[in-house]
Amino acid sequence: MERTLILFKPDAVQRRLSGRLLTRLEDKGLKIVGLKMLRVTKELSAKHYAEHVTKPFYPLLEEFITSGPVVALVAEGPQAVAVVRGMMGPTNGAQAAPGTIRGDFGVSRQMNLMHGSDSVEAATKEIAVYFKPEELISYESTLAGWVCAADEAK
Ligand code: IDP
Ligand code: MG
Repeated sequence: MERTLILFKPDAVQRRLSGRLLTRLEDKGLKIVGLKMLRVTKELSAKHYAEHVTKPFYPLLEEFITSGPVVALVAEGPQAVAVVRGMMGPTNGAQAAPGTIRGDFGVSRQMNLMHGSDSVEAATKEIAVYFKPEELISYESTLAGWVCAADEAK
């Protein structure tokens, strides 16, 4: 079953939206298998955003992502990576459609509330950056049989 790395960014935590964002993930049928609050350090930011460190906006991104606590989650489900990207909407909240998280809760290109891995490969790397293997919890969900058919649960 596919897994993806999600962050509720400092703006989401400060705006006390963590509960509502988590509810949206749970309502969708995603299974939460890892969850913690942490402060992103400059080193962690550079690891996570390795593809962006040389970009002009990186200093602002680093300042933002290290500015307060984040909530890190690992969500599991069929096509979890694409499902979460779709739920988030495009990067800039001002352009994100209503109904998406960024479209419903924000107007900013930088303060866009949530991170979600953009590919299965990125998800694998990012999950390892944020979570130790023993911090990921495998468990049977009693609702699993009502969330998708058996042949989709892989
Ligand atoms: P994504 O989060 O939608 O995948 P990326 O292009 O990977 O967007 O950028 C990573 C993060 O960097 C964004 O979510 C946003 O917080 C920030 N960011 C992206 N582009 C800009 C920019 O032009 N100025 C400031 N911050 C930006
Ligand atoms: Mg990205």
